[in-house]
Amino acid sequence: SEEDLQAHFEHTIARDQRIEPRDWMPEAYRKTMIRQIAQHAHSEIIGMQPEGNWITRAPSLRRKAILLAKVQDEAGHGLYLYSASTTLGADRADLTDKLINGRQKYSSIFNYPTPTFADVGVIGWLVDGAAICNQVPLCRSSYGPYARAMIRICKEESFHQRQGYELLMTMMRGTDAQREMVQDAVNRWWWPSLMMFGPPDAESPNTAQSMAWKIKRHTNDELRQRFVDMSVPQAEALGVTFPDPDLKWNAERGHYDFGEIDWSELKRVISGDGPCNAERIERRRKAQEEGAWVREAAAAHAAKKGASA
Ligand code: FAQ
Repeated sequence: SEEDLQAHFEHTIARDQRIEPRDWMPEAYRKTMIRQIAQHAHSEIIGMQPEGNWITRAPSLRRKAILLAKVQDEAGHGLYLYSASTTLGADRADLTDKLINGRQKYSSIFNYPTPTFADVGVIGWLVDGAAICNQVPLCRSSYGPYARAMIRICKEESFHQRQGYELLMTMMRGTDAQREMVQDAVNRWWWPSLMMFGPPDAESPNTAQSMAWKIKRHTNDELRQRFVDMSVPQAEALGVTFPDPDLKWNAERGHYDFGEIDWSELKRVISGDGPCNAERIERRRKAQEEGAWVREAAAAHAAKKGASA
């Protein structure tokens, strides 16, 4: 009966075991999982654009090869995550459609511009750093295919973060102009990176239920604090500062205090009005349209092979 199925589901969650695609799950759980996985996949795909902007102008062959590999990894993560969403009954073409038509979200962070090459380094350090902070606990998420995808994705994200930090260390050993470029990029990305963790707990409609289902293992504010705590010593080692006069160690709490985040900015960017929202979606729409013939040819080929088998 429905009650037995519900009890079995609750029991699986309570014992920290995984929900698998063929298991019964509440419709709201399925819906939440599709929402989070789709948003995550969209973020990976849209996230290729800000850095992809620098592939043709990377300052050396080595930097170009690294950047190409990183952006390709992001495409891989996106496809991997779209596949995970199909195990819940979602349809990839439909999800892409919803992204392009603004009916599904992607991370706010990818709506900021990348005017200098230091942005590539800072995205690796701070944006991938925040992504790792958020995603390592998701390796223990209750939905099996998502949790397993996160293990592999986090390994690659760690490499991405290291490349960003190494790039910035190299620039910091360079000229004054290069050091200024790094500091300027840090100034622009710090606050948006903190916003990646989502609204504050008191204004996060999904956290309580997602924590109860063990989809999320920590709240938005917990992970944001963890990210601040790990980033401050890294900034010191690098020789840059964060643009926050209220950032200071609080011995009583055993954490860094930090200033008030401009939540109106996050709301604006999420609702489509960030610096690059229109450009990002337009580019994705164009790629989708220009790739239509490839999808049609692949489908025709598959149908032909299926017919002759
Ligand atoms: N941007 O109730 P909550 C990457 C939405 S890393 C846009 O707190 P939830 C790697 C939220 O969806 C980035 N929207 O929601 C990379 C919800 O809207 P909805 C991707 C945001 O789900 C690096 C509403 O606000 N990572 O791609 C944001 O419990 C470099 C209320 O929020 C993931 O997706 C935001 N920042 O917690 C790639 C990680 N924050 O759906 C390329 C997995 C919140 O109700 C280059 N996701 N919203 O209409 C998660 O951990 C969670 O979904 C959170 C949000 C923490 C993002």
